[in-house]
This record gives sequence, structure tokens and C-alpha cells, in this order.
Amino acid sequence: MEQTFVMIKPDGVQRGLIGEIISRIERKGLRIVAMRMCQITDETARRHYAEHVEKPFFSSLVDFITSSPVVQMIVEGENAVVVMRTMSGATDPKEALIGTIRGDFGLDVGRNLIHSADSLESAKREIAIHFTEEDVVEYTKADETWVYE
Ligand code: DAT
Ligand code: MG
Repeated sequence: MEQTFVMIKPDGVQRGLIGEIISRIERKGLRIVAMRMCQITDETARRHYAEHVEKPFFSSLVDFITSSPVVQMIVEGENAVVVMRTMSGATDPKEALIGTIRGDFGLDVGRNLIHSADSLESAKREIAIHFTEEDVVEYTKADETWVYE
């Protein structure tokens, strides 16, 4: 089982899409093992997006992600990193396929609704930024024998 870091961004929260997005994660068969709503600080946002510090959009990205509450999750499942990236869709919602979260609900790259870690290494780094071990619950879901062979 793999763990990935997922965050419903301020636009997803403000547009009333928390339930829709969580519902998609549940219906896919993935397991949420940690979850919280919070408003992230400027410092945490800068750590989270450190790889983009030199990009022209960095300061607007940090302003956006700290502007309103987010919902953060650790999502677990086989190939969870790739599966969540596929469900999220391309970075620019204009190019994201219909059927993905960004493709179905977004229009603008600066308002693309969801973050999901792009690799196992990123997932580990991001989980360590946003969660502690005490935040994680270990359990099995009743449907898992019907999700995995
Ligand atoms: P992703 O979120 O798909 O991993 P990323 O890591 O390249 O994409 O960029 C992080 C976020 O920064 C992205 O979700 C939205 C924003 N962003 C990326 N490219 C951008 C651009 N060209 N203009 C404005 N915002 C951009
Ligand atoms: Mg990224």
C-alpha cells in the first residue's frame, strides 16, 4: 500500500466541492487515513511549494493557497500516487480530461482545485510537512476484498 498527500485547495472549499472530491476518492476504493481542514500559513505554503520558488507564479500561488481554508488528506491504496494524479487531471484545467477533477470543475491554472503529490518521494516529503504520525489512523475498510483481488 502506498500513501499520497492530497489537498482540496481554497477554490474547491469555497465552491462547495469538498464532498464531491472526497466522494470520488471514496468511490475509487482508496482509503483516507488522515484528514483535516485548516488555513495554511505562509511559511508552510512556501515549504510545500519550495520547488517552485523561482517561478513567476510563486507569490500568487502562495497567496492563493493561504487565502482560505483547505482540506488536507493522506490517501492510501495500491499505486495511490499515480491514481490520485490521474484522478486530479492535468495541471491546467483547460487541458485536463473530462472525468478528472480539474477537467470537470476547473477553467484556470491558478484555480485548479486539488493538489496531489507527483511522486512517492514528494508524497513522503509533503506528508511530513502537513501531518504527524499521531494524525494517521490505521484501519481496513469493509469493502477492500471487493476492491482488490
Ligand atoms: P501540479 O499541481 O499539477 O503538481 P505544478 O507542481 O507544476 O502542478 O504547479 C503547482 C501549482 O502551481 C499548480 O497546481 C498551479 C500553479 N501553476 C503551475 N503552473 C502555473 C502557471 N504556468 N501559471 C500559474 N500557476 C501555475
Ligand atoms: Mg506539483
